[in-house]
Amino acid sequence: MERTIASISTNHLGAHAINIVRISGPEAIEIVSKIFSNSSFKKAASHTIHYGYIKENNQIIDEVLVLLMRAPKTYTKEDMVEIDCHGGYVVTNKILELLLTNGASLAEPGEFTKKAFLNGRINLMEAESVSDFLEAQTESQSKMALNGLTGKTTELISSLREKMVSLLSNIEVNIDYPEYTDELQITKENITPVLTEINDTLKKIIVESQNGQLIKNGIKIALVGKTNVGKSSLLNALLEEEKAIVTDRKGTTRDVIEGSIAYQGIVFHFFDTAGIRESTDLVEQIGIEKSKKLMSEADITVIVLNQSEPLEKEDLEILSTVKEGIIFLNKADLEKRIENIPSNFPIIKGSMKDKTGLEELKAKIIEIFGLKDLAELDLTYLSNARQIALAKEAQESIEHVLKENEKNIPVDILAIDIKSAWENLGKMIGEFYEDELVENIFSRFCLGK
Ligand SMILES: Nc1nc2c(ncn2[C@@H]2O[C@H](COP(=O)(O)OP(=O)(O)OP(=O)(O)O)[C@@H](O)[C@H]2O)c(=O)[nH]1
Ligand SMILES: [Mg+2]
Repeated sequence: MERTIASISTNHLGAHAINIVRISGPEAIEIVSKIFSNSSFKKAASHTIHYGYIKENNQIIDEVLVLLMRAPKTYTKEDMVEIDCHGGYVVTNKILELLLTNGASLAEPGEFTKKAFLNGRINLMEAESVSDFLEAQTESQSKMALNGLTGKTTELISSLREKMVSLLSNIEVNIDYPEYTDELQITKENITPVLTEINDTLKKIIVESQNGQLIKNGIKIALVGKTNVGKSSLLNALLEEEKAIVTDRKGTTRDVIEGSIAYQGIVFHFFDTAGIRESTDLVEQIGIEKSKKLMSEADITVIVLNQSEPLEKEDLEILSTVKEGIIFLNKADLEKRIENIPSNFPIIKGSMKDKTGLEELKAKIIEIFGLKDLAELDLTYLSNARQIALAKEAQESIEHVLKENEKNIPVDILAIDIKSAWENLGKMIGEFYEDELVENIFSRFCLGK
């Protein structure tokens, strides 16, 4: 028999006007009716709201509204009840406790959504989007998750799978029933356009998904440079907060200091680092190692130079190590003494004294990652690494088939790789799944969802 599960669905730490306790499963209505004063509740029609008291041994615990939703038109496709009670830790927990003592089991994180998935209400991709949606911090993150949630991404993947299936079944018929001559004969010539189209669509999805990852996870930006050029001043100005210590002494920053802002729907994570120079100080040396490591891990590096001084050995060393960067010429309020910067990176000029160059720097980052006019973008992206990896595998199989096809390999051999691509796309939306994968995905959810 299915478990009947209960949980508090609102974040109940601290006082709120209303909290919601929800329960789902075959016993849901029976269990609630044991602790609810309203006698018409148990027999009432689906999707109705009922007023009354939650009681324990005739003692009133809270005055509540109870939402009754009968299977199958519910989130989990099971009988579900939601109790709107008054906020506050004690009352909400007491109601949950009463549900548990009357026969419900405490829900695990994500168990409601897991039931929705296992009962066929949503597919795996939609389920993953639920957790992305709940965690979204910017409008574009939530828009992206919503596309996954409403099945837009699934539709696209499903349409690719349909094309593959019709190709595969056609190949199968050709082999098994060679006498069916009115059936389309799959040949090298007619396989190519279909697979090329699938390949191109997959490639496009993969590239756009990498942008999607930036929308979801934010852009990691390292601020690096020689000592005293104004990295910490730049961090503080970008964050509009005095987060890092700024002094006129060289080697002020020792550890990595992090701060985030949202800009045009994208989260920027800035990392201020120790200024790079030859140092005999052990703590500073460790800081400098960290700066170098960050440069390699960041999505982009902002090389800060002091434009009021000629270039020095350290500046040149940094310029030659960075692979993807922007140069920020700081201290523009002072007379210019820098010249001949050996780099093709875009250059932004500014002053932390006058707070200039900040908008230009942020806009440049957006431009470099192709995230301009985000509001107009379609955002039909794959929202996580698992989905992207499967899409890549599928795309590689299709590309392989296209190459083999050129070499006149028989279509029935090609069918093996087409089938593997079709299966991988199936795994993306949960048409094929393994229990372990399901456990892993749902364990990342919050309670009550
Ligand atoms: N005139 C002028 N001074 C600046 C500007 N930006 C920073 N400074 C000064 O330069 C000095 C060093 O600034 P920081 O921000 O600490 O430099 P840093 O690169 O973080 O230095 P380290 O942490 O030692 O590597 C401080 O005295 C700042 O006030 C600027 O745009 N113009
Ligand atoms: Mg500093």
